[in-house]
Amino acid sequence: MEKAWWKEAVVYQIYPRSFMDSNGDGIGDLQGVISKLDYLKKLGIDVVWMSPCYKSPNDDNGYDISDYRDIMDEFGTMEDFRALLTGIHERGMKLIMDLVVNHTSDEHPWFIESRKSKDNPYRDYYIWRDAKDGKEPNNWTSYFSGPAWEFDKTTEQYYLHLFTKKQPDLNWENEKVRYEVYDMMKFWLDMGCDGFRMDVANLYSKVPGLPDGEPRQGRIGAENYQNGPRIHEFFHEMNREVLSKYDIMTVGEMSDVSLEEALKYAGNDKNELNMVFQFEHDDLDTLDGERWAYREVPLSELKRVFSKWQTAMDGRGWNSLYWTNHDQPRTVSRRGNDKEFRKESQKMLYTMLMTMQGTPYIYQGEEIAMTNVSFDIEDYDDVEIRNCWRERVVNGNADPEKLLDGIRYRARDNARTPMQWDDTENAGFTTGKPWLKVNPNYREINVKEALADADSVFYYMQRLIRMRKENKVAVYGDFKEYEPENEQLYIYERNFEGEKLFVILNFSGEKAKFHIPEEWKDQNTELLISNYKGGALQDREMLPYEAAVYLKV
Ligand code: ISL
Ligand code: CA
Repeated sequence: MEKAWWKEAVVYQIYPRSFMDSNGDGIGDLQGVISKLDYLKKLGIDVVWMSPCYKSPNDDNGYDISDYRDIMDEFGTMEDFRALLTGIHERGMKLIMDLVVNHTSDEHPWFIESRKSKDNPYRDYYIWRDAKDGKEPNNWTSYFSGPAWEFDKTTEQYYLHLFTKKQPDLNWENEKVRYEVYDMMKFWLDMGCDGFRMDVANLYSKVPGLPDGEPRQGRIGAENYQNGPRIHEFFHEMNREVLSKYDIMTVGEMSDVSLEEALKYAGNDKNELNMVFQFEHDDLDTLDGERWAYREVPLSELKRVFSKWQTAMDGRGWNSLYWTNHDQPRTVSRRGNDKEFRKESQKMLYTMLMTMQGTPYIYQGEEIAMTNVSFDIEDYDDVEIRNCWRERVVNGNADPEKLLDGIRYRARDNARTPMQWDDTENAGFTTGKPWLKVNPNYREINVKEALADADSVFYYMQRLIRMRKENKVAVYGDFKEYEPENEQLYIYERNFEGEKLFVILNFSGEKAKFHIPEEWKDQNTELLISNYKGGALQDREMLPYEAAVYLKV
């Protein structure tokens, strides 16, 4: 197994809009992040991933970029950014940027030019087509409701937008576009940034001719742009032109990526990316492909997904490990118990993440086990929700109660409520009016409380990170599972260069009987970490959400 710093790193994702507001306008900003760098260092993380902080009209909170080489007005200036980068480096940490290049904002100068005329030099930077039978050029739908095409009066053609109509898709078939992107990447890397998280990285290449698609998971057209025909060629080119020239880390965000496909993007010696974010475990709780319908997932199903990726990637590629991000609900609400076992279950869940092979990602607020919110519909800000509500309830006949229930379960805004720093008004996030409501539970759940409690999730997370650093088997070890059909316990061992770890995780709120496997019966072991008092490795009853990690000595 080849070692690498990005394999051993623990990443912390910041959603800048919701992290810390330094000037009272209710919006998080770069000076806010700078003021919390010592806090991140204390947690023990190695890499900060910043969700987009580039200039943007914020139709999709920065995932619609109007200038790739400048900072969003609300977040600060380029000078602030340089100070942030320096502050991170001074503390021995690294910074990776969000690279959003499947699309730009419609306010990007390229698009402003592109829409002016059919013979504009930038016309071919985007994907323009004539109407078909007086309608959209094909039947593809957008991720955020409605058709994936918008008619533009000036030239009487449609442009493609897989996301909102303010996020026109770039035309990756055009070599000029690709080299503009590569130049821009070098701009940030030459400044000292340490890599990229690449937004919807498997959508750049569209099937030529843009044929009609089949309905799949609530959308139409995906088979014509997910892992498209030229995608690996594009990543090879990007790797050759940019990535291979720097000592950086890269992770491609890829919804609907199979294991086989992931191995092409992130396989050893494939010369594309270091790793991908796959969504298989995230998709398990959707019902019949309907995003807002959900179901209970039996533990055996969840384990099957994780175990499959652990086993198949071993020695062939590298995994990313995450429970949530700015697009997913809060971990403890979705997979643990956000009431009586909030702390115990969150600790258990992150014990899993920190004892698997791959690079773990912690999303802001997870270290204090922040929870989902239950807003009224008008309090949601996300364009995904606003569009969907308009389409289905205002202009359609969907049952509002039912849709709201689904939204409360899965809304991206669950993860985007302001970071809860203390128990003062607005959780210490801002002195003004926060852009999105603070979760009302901030008086109990906040950083100040966590730092004052030796038994907090924060300090447990800190210990987990340290444990991972001190035991390379946690990073590089291979994976062997016991009792895959057990619906309460996840039990596995890891092996690396003579070191052995044994992990028991109780995913249930009830006690669970653990039977020690034959192979481990007469071994000397030491308890490395547990969210309870723990006990020797032997047949015993595991407590609700108990986690225990043993090292063979
Ligand atoms: O949220 C999702 C599923 O949980 C996805 O549909 C998500 O929209 C998709 O994974 C793409 O996400 C990324 O690109 C979007 C942006 O809105 C998301 O915030 C970003 O992470 C468009 O840039
Ligand atoms: Ca601010």
